[in-house]
Amino acid sequence: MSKESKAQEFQERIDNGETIEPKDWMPERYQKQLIRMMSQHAHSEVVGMLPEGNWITRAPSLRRKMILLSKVQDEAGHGLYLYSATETLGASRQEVLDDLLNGRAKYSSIFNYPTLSWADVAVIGWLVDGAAIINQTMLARSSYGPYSRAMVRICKEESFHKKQGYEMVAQMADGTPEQQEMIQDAVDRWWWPTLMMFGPHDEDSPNSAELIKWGVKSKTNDELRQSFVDRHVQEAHAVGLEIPDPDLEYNEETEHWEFGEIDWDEFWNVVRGNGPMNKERMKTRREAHENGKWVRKAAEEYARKQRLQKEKAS
Ligand code: FAQ
Repeated sequence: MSKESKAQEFQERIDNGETIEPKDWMPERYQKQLIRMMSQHAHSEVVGMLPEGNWITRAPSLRRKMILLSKVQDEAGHGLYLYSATETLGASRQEVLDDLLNGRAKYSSIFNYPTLSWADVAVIGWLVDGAAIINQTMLARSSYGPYSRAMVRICKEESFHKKQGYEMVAQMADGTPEQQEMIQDAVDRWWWPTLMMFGPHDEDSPNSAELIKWGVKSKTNDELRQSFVDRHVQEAHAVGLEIPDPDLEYNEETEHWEFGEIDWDEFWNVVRGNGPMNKERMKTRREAHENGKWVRKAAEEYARKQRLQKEKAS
């Protein structure tokens, strides 16, 4: 069968809603796009442990500490499922990790902002996990089997993350004047960076059209961002919090909240490595990788010994 016929058959499978599995034929470009997106996603989960991890030792109660520990561990797990899913496309873990550590790979812009107070932990759970769920519920229906299956489980865990975040946000918004001020300040600092998580406007998004054609994404960056705004503005107002956007206005006709323009210079600056915490985040990841060398070495040695024993026994 010619490459063109294979590509046509592949597109028909996608259009019929079939799932593509690792051993199936796929266009090279589909494979490359998935490796790019899934490895960036895995890196985001792992780097995403750092802003909240920063507060584990300073959690205000044992209950909050247990929840936060569990949440941060979940993010590590998400990174591992996603690295494994990326391996099914032929990209080795070593390769994709090297790309991250050498600064060649991207990860989500949101994790390059500092967590200045405990209220940031609440707001990350509510807004950042809230944004992740909206994006990832769509990806749970993506055409690539290992990615969509990983997303189903990840979304369940992210739902718990969002609930614990919103519960804390609501408590602080109903708390002392100092707590109310802290939580509003955190919302003011995280709102716009969270809107940036969805990526550039559709007309400036070079990858969207191809990803939609191949059923990896089924909604555009702007469509997902609008769903996020519609849901989270209501949730903010329900607990008496303000959204830091003077242009925010409900449109009765479209039944959507209209919002102001994102500062795209800030977004691209962060993506290019010049955000407030980019250097710090990469330094921490490189140190963690270096400090974990002996663990990887021990695991390799253990696997080698197991192999030898099996060979002897057979
Ligand atoms: N940050 O053409 P598009 C989480 C890049 S996980 C940095 O629109 P696409 C869980 C983009 O890569 C959060 N770079 O790209 C958690 C591309 O560059 P490239 C991560 C960004 O792929 C919660 C260029 O701009 N989620 O939060 C960003 O169609 C709490 C042009 O963009 C995922 O990764 C950005 N925000 O759409 C963990 C989900 N946006 O590669 C801890 C999977 C865009 O061509 C605590 N990924 N860029 O050089 C996706 O859904 C998509 O890849 C998008 C971007 C929506 C991120």
